[in-house]
Amino acid sequence: MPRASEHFSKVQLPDRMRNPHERCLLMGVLNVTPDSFSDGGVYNSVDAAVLQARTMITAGADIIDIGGESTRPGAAVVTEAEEQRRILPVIAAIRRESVLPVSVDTRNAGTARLAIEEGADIINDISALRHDPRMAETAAAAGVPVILMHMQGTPATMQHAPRYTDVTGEVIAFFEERLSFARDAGLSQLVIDPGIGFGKTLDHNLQLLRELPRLGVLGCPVLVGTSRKSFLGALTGADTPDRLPGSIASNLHVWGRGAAVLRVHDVRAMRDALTVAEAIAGGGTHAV
Ligand code: HH2
Repeated sequence: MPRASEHFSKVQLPDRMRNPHERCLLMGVLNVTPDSFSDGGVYNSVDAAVLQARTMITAGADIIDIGGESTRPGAAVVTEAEEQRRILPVIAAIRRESVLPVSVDTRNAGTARLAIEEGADIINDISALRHDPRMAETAAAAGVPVILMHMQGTPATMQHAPRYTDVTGEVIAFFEERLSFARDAGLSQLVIDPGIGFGKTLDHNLQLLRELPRLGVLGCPVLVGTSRKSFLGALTGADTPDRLPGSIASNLHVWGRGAAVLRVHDVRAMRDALTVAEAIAGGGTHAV
């Protein structure tokens, strides 16, 4: 069976900041945790997780993002051993039946390395290579794409009192430094993510989403994760499971502003929404 990374390099993360007609990719979220804010405890066994991966693949996901540690504000820290116990069998099981690219949502180099050995193709590091000093060399040795996410503080502290004078400008400055660090470490396939909900107030999130095209100056594909997040609840009053309309609205907004990858829980609904939006725009189709 061909390595999924070959398929990933064929898929090529589109640079939609420069070319709005490039196809946008959907990353389906799979949290193998007891406590994730959105789906904690639901896919907490290998069988349940693989079933959900299959559902997302059938629904048209381009990437499956597998995480074993909740990073919701104030979430309990998980040991690396526990994180690995949760996700490695799931990655291996998905790899046995699909060549779809799999990303591993981890801040830990040891987990990233073992996940890649099991067949993961991409590292999704919410700390942007700051949490584990071995992460950059691990990613460089594996030669995989890396998603760098912006976060002010850590998951334990990030929502205490986030402060910026110009949130988008500060996120751009953060990435200028992080991209230069990553490139010095030998990484070349880099994706940036403004980190919606990570050390940001409602206004910070809204301003970042509004000003997303400013990130185009960095010359990297942009991933955005708004799905089911609490800022949607703050706007609509909806509880986590009822935030699909807000998730779709915010994802279509960033799609229209050039995001290359959308990280979503509800793949089927988002794919339908994208298909309609892309058909109206007359760009690349997203039909199943
Ligand atoms: N959001 C979450 C986790 N990982 N990775 C990236 N690149 N971007 C994001 O916006 C992002 C992320 C939080 O969402 P979720 O995985 O649903 O919840 P939890 O952290 O509680 O598992």
